[in-house]
Amino acid sequence: MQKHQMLIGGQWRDPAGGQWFASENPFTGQAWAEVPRGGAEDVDRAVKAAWDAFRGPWRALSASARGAVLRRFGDLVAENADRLAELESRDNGKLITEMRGQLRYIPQWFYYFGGLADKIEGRVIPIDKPGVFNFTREEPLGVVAAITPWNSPLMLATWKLAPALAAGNTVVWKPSEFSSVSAFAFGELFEQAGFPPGVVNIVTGFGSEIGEALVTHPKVAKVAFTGGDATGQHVYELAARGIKKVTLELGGKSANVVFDDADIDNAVKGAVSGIFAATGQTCIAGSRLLVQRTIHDRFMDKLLTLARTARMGDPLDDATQVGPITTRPQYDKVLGYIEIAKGEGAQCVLGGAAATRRECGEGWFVEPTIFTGVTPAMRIAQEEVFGPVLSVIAFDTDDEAVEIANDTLFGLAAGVWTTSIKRALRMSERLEAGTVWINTYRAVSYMSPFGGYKRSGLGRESGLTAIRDYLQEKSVWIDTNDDVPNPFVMR
Ligand code: TXE
Repeated sequence: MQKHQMLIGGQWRDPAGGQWFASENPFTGQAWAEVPRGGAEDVDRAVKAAWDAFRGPWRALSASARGAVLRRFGDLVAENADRLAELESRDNGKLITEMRGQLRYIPQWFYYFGGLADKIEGRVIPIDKPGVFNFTREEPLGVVAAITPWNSPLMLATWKLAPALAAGNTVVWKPSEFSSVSAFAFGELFEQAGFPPGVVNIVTGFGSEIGEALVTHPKVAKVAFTGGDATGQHVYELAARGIKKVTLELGGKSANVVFDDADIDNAVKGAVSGIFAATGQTCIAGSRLLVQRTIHDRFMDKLLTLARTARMGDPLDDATQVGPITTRPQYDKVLGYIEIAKGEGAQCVLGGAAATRRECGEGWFVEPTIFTGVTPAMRIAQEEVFGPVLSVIAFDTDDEAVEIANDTLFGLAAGVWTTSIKRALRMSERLEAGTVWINTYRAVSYMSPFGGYKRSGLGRESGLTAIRDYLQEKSVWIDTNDDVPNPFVMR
């Protein structure tokens, strides 16, 4: 068992309360690491360290030098990609093949935002008052709390850390209690990259304990959160008390819409990747598959044929395609939703139970599951399952597809499969989602804004827009007139 410490002010420290908890490997179900159970005292130390670093060494660096540190960190992640991928795979059960891909891509966020650090410019306003010069400064917010989930721990932390640091903020990062181990490895690289002590701090523990202490700490200026929508709402309410800035990424119930003019074989692959990749544990999962009735049965035959070939097993095995569910509570939740769907009258045409295949060992596996005959009002069509469970809904017309697709509280992503450019463009406009993929699914980039419509969240991550969420604009006025005007009249 590895025993870890928290990174506070550039030092690895035991939790003030002297307690640790176990992190379990979802493939074996066994505890494999001890994670510090931090609390309010640890948060206070970490935020103070971040505040000191914000006012001191981080601010003293030029924007170009700050960017260089971020890019150096990107290089270190690239050099350590395989090791980090394996750690993450062991701790949260994600496929090693996917993790290697993620870890090779993560450096791009640090290169992109590192490059952006010295391109943050203010404006000169052609102000309407004679002899007065008005310009703006783009300034960092201060200490940012980054609260991240377990499904793609390093990737989702990167989406917050890279823009926050490039903008000149300092960070206290709290990874999920279910997947903290890779954060410690990232922490070592932060030190090696040359971030001054306190610029990035890592605290660990349970959401209701250390997470709340972080969100409510008076010196935290902004909370950047990814997680479930109920927790997100709670965090938003807590942050509101302190008038803190917030970005939220809260998952979804994304529609993947297949029209009868689609390239069916590609659409089938898109449907499988939308729900079974990452075992369905992605915020962008295409968990509602809308299929035009004219091709429904033909499409389902092909979909079932491909889905049946999914190889389950050890996430560290390159041949595995569907890994375990990351946490035991999530495993119970997914199985619970399968029963709800059955109870609602949806037809289970694939899976529908815990996986007992020999290659799944003692892990928390759920069979890839498909329900047909789902109607939009069913809970299985409305609520985020966050597992390998697909709800198939038939539709007749474009209008009906739009109505069903938009009939959800969420709005993170949507997919459209069609060979008609007119239909594709019309759908891209009518779908209420922060991302719309046409003839593809599950594509993200450091260059493209990512975020939710409706209950799926606030703000954007990645792309040029993201850095704005970590800056505030100051307006500076300089009067160049020699005479002070009448003080009783507003200028
Ligand atoms: O997430 P939580 P959980 C969905 C998915 C899943 C559900 C719950 O449907 O079943 O959320 O998952 C921290 N104050 N998604 O319980 O609770 C927590 O420690 C401050 C969607 O794992 O949202 C962790 O670091 N922080 C999602 C982070 O919040 C608190 C990804 C997320 O945990 C807190 C994961 C509190 N009171 C799950 N309570 C997506 N959008 O991709 C918890 N936390």
